[in-house]
Amino acid sequence: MLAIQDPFGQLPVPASTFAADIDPLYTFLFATSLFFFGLILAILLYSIVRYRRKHADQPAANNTTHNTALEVVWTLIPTVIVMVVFAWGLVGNMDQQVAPKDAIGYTVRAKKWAWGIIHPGDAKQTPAEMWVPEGKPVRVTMTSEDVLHSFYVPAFRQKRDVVPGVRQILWFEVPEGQGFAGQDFHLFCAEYCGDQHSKMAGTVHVVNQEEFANEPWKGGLPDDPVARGEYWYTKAGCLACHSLDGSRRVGPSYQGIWGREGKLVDGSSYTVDAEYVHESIRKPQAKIVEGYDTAVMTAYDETALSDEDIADIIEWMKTLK
Ligand code: HEC
Ligand SMILES: [Cu+2]
Repeated sequence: MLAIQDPFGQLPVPASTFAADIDPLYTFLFATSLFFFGLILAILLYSIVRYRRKHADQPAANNTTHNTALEVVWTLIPTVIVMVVFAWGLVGNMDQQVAPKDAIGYTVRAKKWAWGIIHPGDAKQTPAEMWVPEGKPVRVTMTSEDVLHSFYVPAFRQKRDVVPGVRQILWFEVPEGQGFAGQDFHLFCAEYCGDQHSKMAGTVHVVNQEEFANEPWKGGLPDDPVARGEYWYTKAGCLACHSLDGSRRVGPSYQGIWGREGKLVDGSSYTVDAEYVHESIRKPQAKIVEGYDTAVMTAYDETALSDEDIADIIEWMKTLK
């Protein structure tokens, strides 16, 4: 089955039911292109050799300007191929538009440069990691908090743009009993969304239904508040904009941040304390650091980071030299 689906070995593992639609169509497109590439190249090379001009004053052997039969044939064949591709693609596309009624619902929030996943029945975002069960359709409702992003899991043959101000929906199902439970797959942002776009990646963990019932996205956090703070820094996307080594990224570095004194764009000075950090995360626009007035940090609300999470970040910041 797999060999027929992907004889050229170009596609990622077919970890969703859509692979059965998409992979053969892809293979058809690739094989057709390969065939015509070979055919046209062969005719071209043959003609170059066979009909080449052997000496400078050789007259033209033939002055044909057109051939109706030939032209009809090379118009009809591509038209038929294109219509086949259209019909085939449309069937698969329609199927992808409407999620089954029993699909379990996720919410995904995209922002520069991190994914936030709200699992079914949960109220809080899990940064960059998504757990899905095998054998159950999954519906994902997506919103963007800033610019265009695109949710793309190649193994699921699913990709959809995440557009600010619009709810975008996609769905997929990981087939059951084919060994996908226990495997991890890449989640990418497939729409260039700024200079740290490449950092906007995540992981989709496929688990079996029993394991899924245990809500594996909960817990797993370190016991130590400082370690938790570092976890949020890495996973919630702060690291894309804030370095630890003093170098300037989109935002100020965290090097020696705790207790640091600085200036705001309005000329007033500030000291980094718990209140300031809390406000900087909840309402980044309230106080803009001097020199950073053109850069934008999107606010993190309670679904993204709770007050406890911010307290962890503060504990971790206190340890930064
Ligand atoms: C898209 C880039 C971006 C991301 C992601 C981001 N920030 Fe920021 N951050 C900025 C910019 C730009 C500033 C400076 C402008 C301002 O004060 O709002 C800033 C300022 C700050 C400040 C004040 C720094 C200082 O030196 O005064 C803190 C604290 C902060 N961010 C914390 C966070 C935390 C915690 C996260 C992750 C949960 C985060 N930021 C994610 C861009 C970002
Ligand atoms: Cu993006």
